[in-house]
Amino acid sequence: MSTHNISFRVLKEHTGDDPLKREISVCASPDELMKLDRDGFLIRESVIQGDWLTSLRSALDRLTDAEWSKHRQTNSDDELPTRSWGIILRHLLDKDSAFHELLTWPPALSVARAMMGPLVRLRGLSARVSFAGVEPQDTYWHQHLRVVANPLPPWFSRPHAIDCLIYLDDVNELTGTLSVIPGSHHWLDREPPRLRYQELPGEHTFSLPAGSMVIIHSNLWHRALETRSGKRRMLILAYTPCWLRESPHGGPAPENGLTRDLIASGDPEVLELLGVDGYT
Ligand SMILES: O=C(O)CCC(=O)C(=O)O
Ligand SMILES: [Fe+2]
Repeated sequence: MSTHNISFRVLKEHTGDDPLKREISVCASPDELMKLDRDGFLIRESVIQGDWLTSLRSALDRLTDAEWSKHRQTNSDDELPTRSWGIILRHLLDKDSAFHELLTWPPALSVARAMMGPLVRLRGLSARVSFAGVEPQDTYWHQHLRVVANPLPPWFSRPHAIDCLIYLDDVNELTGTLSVIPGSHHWLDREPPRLRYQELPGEHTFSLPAGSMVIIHSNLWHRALETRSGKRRMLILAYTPCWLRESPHGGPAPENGLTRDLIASGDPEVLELLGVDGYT
């Protein structure tokens, strides 16, 4: 992976404060960042391997086991879904310290800072696990920042965030490929057709080895195809500029979650990334 440095200065000297300077060592080339801006995605094959991959898988399996019955809670068989996304798990940093290393993992964070400025925060760390042998599990076409107004007002703030889709299993025809429409994150006058699961014009479909990451702009139109065999585990590590909010999905973070320990460490970078500090 090629790297380069970007030197940011945040313009706040007029307040009398020390200038805020940040050197970012970016885990991408300038050309790759240009493509990410243009196409809305950047693929990193096999960036997580070996023991780390094994430990992330085990942590996600533990969490899936712990939350499965609640996720499937029904009063009668009639209520079982006939089609679903699988299980979505939220607030991963609060639930297992095996995920903590991802918070400052340079291949993801440095690209987020290069694209959105040095002051970013975590929007969320969640997971999607889909299985074969139950109801069909796939996703319809969607985008993540559903806040665009039509017509666009003159001072509309175009939403930006980065989602790092991290695949812990092979992604292929059997487990479910990923499809995106390159450039669709730039479209501010339309949204994906409602509950559409079929192909769309301009769609690109990817197979990837386990341990790969696809960095997307959160408003890139995308979908995951059906898991027809085995189990497909993926993490979503999301960052936004620090003045935006955490993801609203999954409700408030669990009380006494493990991010309390991260905050107690007092590390200024961690406080900034968790939205406790860094924005004045
Ligand atoms: O499973 C995937 O490949 C993508 C899942 C997804 O788009 C989501 O959970 O928002
Ligand atoms: Fe998604």
